[in-house]
Amino acid sequence: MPVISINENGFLEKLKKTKGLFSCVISSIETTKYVPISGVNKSVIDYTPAADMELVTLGKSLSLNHPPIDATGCPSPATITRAAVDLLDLPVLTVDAGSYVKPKIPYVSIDEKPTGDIRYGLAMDNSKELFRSGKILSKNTIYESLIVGESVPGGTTTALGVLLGLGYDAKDKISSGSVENPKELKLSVVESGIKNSKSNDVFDILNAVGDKMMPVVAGMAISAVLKNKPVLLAGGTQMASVLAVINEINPKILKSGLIGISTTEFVLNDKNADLKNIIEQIGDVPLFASKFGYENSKIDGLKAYCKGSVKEGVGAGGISTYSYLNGLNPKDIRYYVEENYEIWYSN
Ligand code: AAM
Repeated sequence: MPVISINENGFLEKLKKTKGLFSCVISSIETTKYVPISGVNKSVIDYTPAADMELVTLGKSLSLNHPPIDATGCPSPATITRAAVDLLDLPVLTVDAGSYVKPKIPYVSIDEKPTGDIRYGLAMDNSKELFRSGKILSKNTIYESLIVGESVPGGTTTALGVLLGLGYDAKDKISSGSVENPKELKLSVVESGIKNSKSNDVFDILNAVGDKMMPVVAGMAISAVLKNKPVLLAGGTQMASVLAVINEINPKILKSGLIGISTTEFVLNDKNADLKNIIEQIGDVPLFASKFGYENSKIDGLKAYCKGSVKEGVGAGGISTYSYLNGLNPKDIRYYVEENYEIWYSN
């Protein structure tokens, strides 16, 4: 299997041969308008969550002329996710938790308003409600397994904020969508926001420096486990922060054997981050990382993933783990992305 497994406890066997639902929760963060914390290209950042999910669902971005790109012009990780869901014909459920631009595809609306300015501890005032909505949505959705990702530009900064706010040693350990992870800047943003948190309670921390994707995904994952269905948090350090949120709300979920986290090899090997250590601090949960063979790609934008561009997002790592378990291999995904690259990015 082209998947690195850490602390595997039989989870993959449970995920195998299930009819998976891929869901992706999207949000924008107001802070990205004022502070360059995100690795997503500034020219497309407000459109990125919508355009990512249009690509995953339809095979083309409608809200932009081409799928999103990062600051160095490399393709969105939604290209990987599109390959996996199309090749396996998986159902996709888009959940809006406050994207600036709304996707031009059917989606579930949980919150229209974007995440606020985390510099002032004003991310949201409704994290508890968002958590409940995520729980209700997942309880009432049919699937044999749930693979849940995110598209939240600036989301590695909110991940840092929430993990620090909950007391984790995360300072130098959070990844980024950019080659140059602006660590000092991200830290100063969240440190000023945390000061305005009402307390150390998980919902107060989320309200101050989280993003709206986090309580929604936490609720969705908890409902999945309560329904006895395996759930894969599809992401890197952003999903680690969701795992920490789940652990605060219901620590038994982590011990259920029904929850895992899966990212890409690019995040796991990121020298500017330490996902493995963060997961170890949170609990006894299996961590996976999908391989892609992108070092062999003929396309520079894909090769650049190996040098720190993009790395992860839109559930790319997790949906690939699921797809490798269910018949695909890295070449299937790479060839699909390479074949479509010209069409997607010709504009
Ligand atoms: C999602 N779409 C993307 C992308 N992501 N398109 C281009 N580049 C990305 N990196 P940061 O905190 O640096 O903004 O990184 C998190 C974002 O990068 C998220 O939106 C994630 O899904 C990914």
